[in-house]
Amino acid sequence: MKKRHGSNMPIKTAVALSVMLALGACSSNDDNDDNDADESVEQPVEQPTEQPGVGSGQSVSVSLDAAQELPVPQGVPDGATGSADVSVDENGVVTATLAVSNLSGPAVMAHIHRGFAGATGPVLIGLESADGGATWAVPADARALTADEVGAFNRGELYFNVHTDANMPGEIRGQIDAGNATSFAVRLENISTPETLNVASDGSTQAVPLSPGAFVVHREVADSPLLLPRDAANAGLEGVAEDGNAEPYPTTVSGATIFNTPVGADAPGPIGPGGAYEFTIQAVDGDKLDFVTMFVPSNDWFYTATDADNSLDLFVNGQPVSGEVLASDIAIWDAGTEADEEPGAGPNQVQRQAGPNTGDPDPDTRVSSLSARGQSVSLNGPVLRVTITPLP
Ligand SMILES: [Ca+2]
Ligand SMILES: [Ca+2]
Ligand SMILES: [Ca+2]
Repeated sequence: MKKRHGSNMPIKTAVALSVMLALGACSSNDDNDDNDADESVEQPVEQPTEQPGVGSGQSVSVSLDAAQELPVPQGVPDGATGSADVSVDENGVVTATLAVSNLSGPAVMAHIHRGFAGATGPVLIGLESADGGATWAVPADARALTADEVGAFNRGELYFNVHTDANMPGEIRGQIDAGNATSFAVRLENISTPETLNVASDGSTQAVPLSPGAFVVHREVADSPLLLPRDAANAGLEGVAEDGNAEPYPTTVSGATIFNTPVGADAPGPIGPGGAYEFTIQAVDGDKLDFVTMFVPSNDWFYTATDADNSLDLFVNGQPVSGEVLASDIAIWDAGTEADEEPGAGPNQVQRQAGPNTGDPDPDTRVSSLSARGQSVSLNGPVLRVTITPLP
């Protein structure tokens, strides 16, 4: 549906950045395909699977207002408000009541969506009204939430959204936050330099820009939803890995949320050396985080978490993690959607290609790490630093 901030222009800015990169200085070679940063904090261990709040039928009170709504609604009367109570049972069955008042006109639709505060996301459950829009409830035939969606409920990732004719995207909104979750600030920082990437064909070096991307908080045990299916990349991953375009992700992968605006910028774009993306998430014990961001001087490479489930644990032994993520937990992967050319020099790479989604098909369509493909890239140092900080 809608997205987190602004919209589609990662490519143009990546192209602009390439002009700057062409000035990159020379230096010598040293093969590694990994971030050899030091550091870090907690090591992932086994995760518990029980979910706080699930099955307790805990009822959550929710206040709806225009201030939470995205995009900003127009012509909303002062005092437009809503209140709701919602609970989820052990089978994922949702019970909810919602009352609204002082809107610009009758409420014409109301839904429960998935998305963190400050982001928008898809409808999970449509509500029904028996009194012309003043009150709403979950219909008797509504589907139950999946286990993954119950996880989203527990971490505060669901919200009510009420639509009017004047504000079809939504006039008032209310985040469903049971207060069970820990908030974390996540920072993805570009620590490459103009000497980081070796381009062997002409002996030059370049920085490694990183692109807008997507993240997901989940509690799957097997794999990151961002990378599924693993035998042929989903459209969101293809967009990020080839063109730095995360726009397709939210409609491709449930819970995928875009990050695209660099810290200190007012529009979406890639990050070069010193640049960073930041976003805030909420999580409960057992939740994990994954992200993807393009290794820009490539045809279809991206950074992602690279342990057994391609996710970063957010809790260890019940405690929130804090600090820099181990470099060994992050790696460069190949989306398997475009044949690889020399990093930093290929004519079908985003900084030089004629248009998005341009290049030969990849002979190996697996979504897999460079090392699993027997590939590597010549880097003189680390590119990406990820820091996870619990918020008070
Ligand atoms: Ca490839
Ligand atoms: Ca493609
Ligand atoms: Ca391409």
